[in-house]
Amino acid sequence: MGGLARMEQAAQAQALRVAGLVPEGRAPMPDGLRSIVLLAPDEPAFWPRFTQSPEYRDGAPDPMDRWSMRVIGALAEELGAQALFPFGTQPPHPFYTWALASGRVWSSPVQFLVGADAGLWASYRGALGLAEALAPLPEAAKPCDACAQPCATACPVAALTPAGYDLAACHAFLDTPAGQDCMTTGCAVRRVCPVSQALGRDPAQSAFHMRHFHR
Ligand code: B12
Repeated sequence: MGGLARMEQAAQAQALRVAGLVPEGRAPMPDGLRSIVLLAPDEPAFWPRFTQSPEYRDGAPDPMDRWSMRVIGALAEELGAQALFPFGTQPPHPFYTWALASGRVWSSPVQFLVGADAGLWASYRGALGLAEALAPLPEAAKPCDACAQPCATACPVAALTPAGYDLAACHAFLDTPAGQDCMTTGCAVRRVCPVSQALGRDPAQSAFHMRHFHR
């Protein structure tokens, strides 16, 4: 089995999905690396897998980051790769730039990443850095080009629009009764994307992230 196919299979066994590949030359990467394989939650398998993990159940802080370190760390060891995470380094690894360089994710009308598979639920648990040069994955078509772009006007308080992200207005809204819809089912902008709706992500997962984002 080829390098990427082996990685896809190993990732899927952990409820993760190969969401993109950054080939050498398209974006900066740590010294010694020539390809980066981006790993995203594989929906709908990811959430039940994560909630059964010791990290979710032990009550200690940052369970999902700790799950990612254990699971992606083991994958990296198995595959002879370097584990890279969107958290824990200063400056952070440039996951937003890597996502754009994969050719399967774009800047949406509201600037958040939009993925061919995940829509506005695009997010990463980590990546595998490889010393070998892998060929890029086939490019996908940007879904927004053929979309009415309901994301542009979905935020109830216009905190997230094509004009930018007013983080203070978002957090203030999340403290109100009307904001509980976003708190319990996920950001209204990210939810309204037709590609997001097809992903089958459990709203409980979105609520988990919102509690982390707005605490
Ligand atoms: C800091 C950060 C934030 C800060 C941003 C503060 C600020 N003003 O910078 C805050 C706390 C606001 C934030 C919020 C969220 N974030 Co955030 N965040 C990050 C983080 C950890 C670091 C970004 C960074 O500085 N990178 C370092 C620079 C050097 O590299 P870079 O990322 O390539 O830099 C580019 C981007 O920063 C981009 N950029 C600059 N300004 C903005 C503004 C926006 C709105 C966006 C989308 C991009 C962007 O331009 C840079 C050059 O290309 C990244 C993870 C990572 N390691 O990248 C996640 C990351 C970007 N966030 C992510 C997510 C999912 C979220 C949330 C949706 C979390 C949630 N609720 O679940 C929220 C958004 C709230 C919502 N409405 O739901 C995802 C993807 C986002 C996406 N889909 O576009 C990432 C990649 C993390 C992940 N694990 O997948 N985040």
